[in-house]
Amino acid sequence: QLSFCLAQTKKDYLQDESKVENYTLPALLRLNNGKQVKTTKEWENSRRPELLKTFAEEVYGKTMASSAALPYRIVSVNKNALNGIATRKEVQILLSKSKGARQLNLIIYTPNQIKEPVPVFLGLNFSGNQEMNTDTGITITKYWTRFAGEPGFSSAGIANEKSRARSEGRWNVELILSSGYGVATAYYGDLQLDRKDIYSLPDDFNKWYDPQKELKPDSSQWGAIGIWAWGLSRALDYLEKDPSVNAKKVAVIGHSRLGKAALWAGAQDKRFAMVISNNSGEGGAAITRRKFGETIKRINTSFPHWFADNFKKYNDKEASLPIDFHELMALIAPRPLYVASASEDLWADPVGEYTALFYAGDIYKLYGFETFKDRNPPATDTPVRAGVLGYHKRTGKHDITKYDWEQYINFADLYLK
Ligand code: GTR
Repeated sequence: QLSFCLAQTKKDYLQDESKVENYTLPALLRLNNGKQVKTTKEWENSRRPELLKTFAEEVYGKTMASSAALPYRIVSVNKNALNGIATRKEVQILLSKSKGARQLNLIIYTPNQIKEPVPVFLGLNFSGNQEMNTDTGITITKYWTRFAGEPGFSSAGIANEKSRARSEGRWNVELILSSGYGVATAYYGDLQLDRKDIYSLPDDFNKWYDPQKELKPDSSQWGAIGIWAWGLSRALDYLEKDPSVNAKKVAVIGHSRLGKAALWAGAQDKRFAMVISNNSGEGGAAITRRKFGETIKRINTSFPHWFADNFKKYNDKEASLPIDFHELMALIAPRPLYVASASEDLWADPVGEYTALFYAGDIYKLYGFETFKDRNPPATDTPVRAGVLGYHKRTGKHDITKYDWEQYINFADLYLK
């Protein structure tokens, strides 16, 4: 019985390198009409828009909301936060004009020791802004979270005082500030709750954003990742208005599902100066044709609300998907891009993540940058860099740790300072 279970699990999880079959990636630098892309101009004018459209229609869904900057309100400013090392601001961005519209509650810390506008790391968080540290000035999110019954959350998933600083190790706010950066975050659930039944709830973005013409579900309508990515751009709109921030130097960052959102945000919005994917895996940094770890079918089954419905056409049919995820990362070129994996995070497929970055290199080459020479990922805990691409595989589990942040800061020091 037990051996049967283990065998099932292994098969299910596709974690045997020797069983990975060969695959052929769609050609990054070939237009849908077969013509080869030879210049960055052809890339910018033809191939890039073509890929963006395919990712929107077949993977994440089309962006359904306006990209105009939104009204915001500064809720509080504390110039003496974290024992005086930082200024903390809470800002509410009103996500639409309709009654009952939600706000994106953004928190920004900037280092007091620096007088000019600072570069900033911007990323969404999983459990509310209060997760980042013990600062009691941070408003606790009032929305549902996935952490029902865990310390700091009611049985209905509502956060309380005890949830403060629960993800302190994932943010490392003081390290970021002392390195000369600001950090900004918002709860991803302000935008769209991360639950399968979201479309039956009044909380659904598509219902409250514009009730007059409730965004009709269609097979290429965006899923939650698209909404989160849109929210990152709206946060950047605000950062452009904040005099303590250098909005031309904003790195968008995310872990796991939020790493998928960071990549999609960075792909669509060229204002992000740098993109960082931490363990984003399937539907993010990993090559999906490499059948290892999570698959399209698995992700669409567990999280049917993340992608466009069209993405479900590719369950067990990866080879028929017109794109693969090296092409998502290529959309970020020529901007600096960092991908990180973790040695025990086989579900996210570290080899697949590196491979996608490796092949995204073809467009960086066209822009004149150096790219990785080695097709195989580097040894664990050995960060590597080529041109404006960076990668590491950290020892340990699916997570974002101080070690990861240290590498991101070292990398950002090269381009954002
Ligand atoms: C997993 C999911 C992954 C990844 C992860 C996370 O359950 O299968 O794709 O997104 O969650 O967000 O932590």
